[in-house]
Amino acid sequence: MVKVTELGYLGIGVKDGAAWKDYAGQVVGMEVADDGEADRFYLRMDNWHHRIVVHTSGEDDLLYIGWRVGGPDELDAMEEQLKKGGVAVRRASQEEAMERRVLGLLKLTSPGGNPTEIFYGPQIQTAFPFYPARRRHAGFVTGSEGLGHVILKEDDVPAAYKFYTTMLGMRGSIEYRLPVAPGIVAQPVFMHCNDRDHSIAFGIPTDKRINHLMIEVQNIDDVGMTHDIVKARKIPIAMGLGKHSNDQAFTFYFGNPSGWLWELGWGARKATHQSEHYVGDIFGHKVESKGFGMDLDLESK
Ligand code: MBD
Ligand code: FE
Repeated sequence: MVKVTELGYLGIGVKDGAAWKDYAGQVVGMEVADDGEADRFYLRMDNWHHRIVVHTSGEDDLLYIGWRVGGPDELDAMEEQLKKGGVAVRRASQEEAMERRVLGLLKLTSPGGNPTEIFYGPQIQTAFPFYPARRRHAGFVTGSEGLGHVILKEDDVPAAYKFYTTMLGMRGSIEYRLPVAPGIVAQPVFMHCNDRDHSIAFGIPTDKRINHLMIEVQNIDDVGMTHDIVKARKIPIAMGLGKHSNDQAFTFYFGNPSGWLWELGWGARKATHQSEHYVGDIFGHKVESKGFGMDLDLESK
C-alpha cells in the first residue's frame, strides 16, 4: 500500500491579512513571504517555498491540507488506491500543481469534508534559507516530520479512521478518554505517518474545519519567548503551558486572528508505533480562555 509521508502544507482563508502577517511574523516568528499575488501570501518555516498559504478570501478557516508522497510513482499508485477504495479523486492540472509549487497533485475530500491534497515534489528554495520576521533562538522542527500537526473536524470518527488508515496509510488509535459531560467521554484519535507522534487528530467536536495547528520549535526558549509576546499582547490563551501524555511535548494554545488556535510546542518524543491511551496530561494544560473548542479537561489525574 502507498502511504503519505508527511503533512506538507496547509492553505487557510482569512479576513484580516494584515493581522495575520503581524501574528505569524511578530508573534510566532515565521517568515512572511509575498510573491506579488494580490489574494494571498506565504508563511515559511524552513527552506520550502512555503508551509502555509494565507488566502485573504475571508473564511477564517482551513481551505486545504496537503499530504506528501515520495514521488511520481507513489502519486500514481495513490490515485489507484483511492479509486479502488471508492474515493472520488481528481488529478490536478499542471497549472494547479504549479500554483501549489509542487510537481504533481491529487485533489479529494476527507469523510469530514476537509479538502485534501496529495502531492509530490515541493519546491525547495536551497538558496533562500528561512529568514524569520523577528529575532528567535532557533528554528522550527520540520524536516521528515512535516510542518506540525492539525486537529480537524471529522464528525464520523470510524469513517475518518478508515480513510486515514486504509486510504492514506497512516496509523493510530484513540489516545485519550476524557469525560466532557455526565455520561459523555471524548475519545480523540491521533494518527501518524512518520516520526512525529501525530500529524492529524480528530474526535473533538469543532465548529470550524480546523481546531488547531501545532508547530514545534527546536529550542524551549522560543516557547518562552513566544509565550511572553502572547501575554504582553493579551492574546487569549486557550490552554496554558503543560506537557501532553502522548507526544510529551511542552506546549500552550493561543488564539489566532481567525479565532482558531495555534499550539506552540517543544521537546516532543517520536511516534511509538504502539497504541497507548491516557486519561490526562503530565502537567499543566489548564483551560484559561473558553470558547476555542479546547475546553477539555487534560489536567493530570
Ligand atoms: C495534542 O497535541 C493535543 O492537541 C491534545 C488535545 C492532546 C494531546 C496532544
Ligand atoms: Fe495538538
